[in-house]
Amino acid sequence: MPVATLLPFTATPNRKSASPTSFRLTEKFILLLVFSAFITLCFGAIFFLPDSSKLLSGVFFHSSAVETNTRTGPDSSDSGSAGNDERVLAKIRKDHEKALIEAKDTLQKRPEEIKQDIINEKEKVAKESVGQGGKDGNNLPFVEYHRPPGATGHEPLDSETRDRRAKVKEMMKHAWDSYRRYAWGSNELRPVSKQGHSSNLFGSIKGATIVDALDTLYIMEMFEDFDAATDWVEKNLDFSVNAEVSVFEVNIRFVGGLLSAYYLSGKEVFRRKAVELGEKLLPAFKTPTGIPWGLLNLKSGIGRNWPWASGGSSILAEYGTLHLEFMHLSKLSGNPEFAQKVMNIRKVLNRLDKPQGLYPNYLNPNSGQWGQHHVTVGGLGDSFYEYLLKAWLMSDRTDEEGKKMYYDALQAIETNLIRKSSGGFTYIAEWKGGLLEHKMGHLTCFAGGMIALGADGAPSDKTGHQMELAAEIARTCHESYARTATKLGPEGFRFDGGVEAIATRQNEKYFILRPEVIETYMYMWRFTHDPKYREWGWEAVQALEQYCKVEGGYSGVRDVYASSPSHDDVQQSFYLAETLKYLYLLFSDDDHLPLDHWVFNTEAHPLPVIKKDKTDRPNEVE
Ligand code: DMJ
Repeated sequence: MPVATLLPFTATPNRKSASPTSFRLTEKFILLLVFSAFITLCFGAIFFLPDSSKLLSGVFFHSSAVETNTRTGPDSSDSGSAGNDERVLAKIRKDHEKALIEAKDTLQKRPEEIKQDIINEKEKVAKESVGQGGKDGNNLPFVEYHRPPGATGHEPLDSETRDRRAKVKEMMKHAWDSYRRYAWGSNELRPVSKQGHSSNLFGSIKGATIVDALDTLYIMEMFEDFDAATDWVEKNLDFSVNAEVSVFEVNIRFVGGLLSAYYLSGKEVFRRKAVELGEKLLPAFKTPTGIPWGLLNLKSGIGRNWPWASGGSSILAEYGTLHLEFMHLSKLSGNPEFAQKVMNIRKVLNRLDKPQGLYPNYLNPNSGQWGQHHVTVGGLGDSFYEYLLKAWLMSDRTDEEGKKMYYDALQAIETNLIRKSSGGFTYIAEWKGGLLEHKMGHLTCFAGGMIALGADGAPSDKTGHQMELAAEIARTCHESYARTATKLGPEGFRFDGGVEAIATRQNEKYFILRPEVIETYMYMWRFTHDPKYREWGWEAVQALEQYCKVEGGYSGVRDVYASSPSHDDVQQSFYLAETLKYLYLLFSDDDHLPLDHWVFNTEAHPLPVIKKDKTDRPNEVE
């Protein structure tokens, strides 16, 4: 500011105006003193008072630093503001350039890469939400649902297959409607006496048929029935029971059924219930070795083994048939305990010596030693082998341990148990301490399908051989049906005493609507497309209609060799879960539950392959 403009304010008000030269020396001196004090005060104010412009802008305009710096107008012409604005403009320019480069990069990416980026981003968000305690009401982490391909199918092109498939659906409708009418909420139906039936395998858990049938209803597109079943599960399925259950049966039917229903429909209630039940089964593993008990009280968590099992042993087909479900339980719950428990079972088995490379059916959970040396690929052993192979397939072929255990076991079975009858039928015998019993169970007939399923993963020089073996077993099992009066197969059949593929004992002549032979037809059809498998399946449909169908559903028969067999009055839940499902798939195209995306648990509940490259998320990669 010019100094002269200050002078009037420093002049004495009552004095007449006079020239500065007329001031006396003292007056001049005082004037100079006042003037220099004023100058000093002004400098002090500039250096020591707070920045008033900032204070004012803060109080009156609430402007941010950036707004202040980027505003245009007269004040911005001072040099400090100009410097700030320059920096801000430079930053904006840089941000824009960065965004342009990113956009260019994105446009240059292939669609799959963009989709993968989206998947990764979503996963990050999902993980963050878990990290922040993003749990649902039941303490389950958020899991994004992706329906695997082929959950439902379409009509086959040729009319005969279409009609046969429709016939199977009609059978399902009769079985389901009858259960609904006469036994709703019970575990199973007594179709002759038209009432509910409860097996002690499930303690006092109810609704086995409902849970076992859920996925069959879904894949047959019986959605109204599926919804009624879902509603029942939501409102009535209760695991807080003070009762002893079979860990194996509850796992394969209830946990497996709920998991499949979840993966097919995406309904959270099924995931919740599956995990809840899985947690209730965990105390079964409280043994010195971690080999689980066969029986468990769901309330007390106290376990024990079947009293008839050799020396208090656990059963191979029971403790060895938890793997698929438990791996999925860990995936869906975020709790690694399920997977750890089943991986430990393998550890125990791999430490043990195996007679001739075979796995005996009995293992003591306390000592970790084999019980009686009894080896079967049928009852007591069967699904253990199935789960080794399927664990490898379900892991998208990454579970090398499961793979090795399966192919090694199959080799030992071939060497020690598989024989050919004098009439040319290949069968799988039973092994008791080194001696063979030339008998094959209906249950053993699943092995045709299993061996076919594993054939392409075998060392290349063995693939063809294994397919032939599978086909031979399918033929033998078909023969056990063909040689009866009803064209239904017996529970067990022999290759000794001059007979082939025929039951010789009264207690082996029954048929309880079991699926294993049809299961093998279904796999053989998928891998060979040989029409004879569909024909054999159709023979079974006709026999079921003729001998098992009653007004109140479908019943097992007591003697398959009798031309008018009596009924056992039980419609097994696995008839709806397995037998009818495999028949339906036999008459469906291969893209309905395709085998490279799904594996069936031992109760025919489809579980998705856990894809290593995350393409198990078809919604995102299609
Ligand atoms: C089913 O519950 C399962 O397939 C199990 O593995 C043994 N067999 C019955 C049906 O026969």
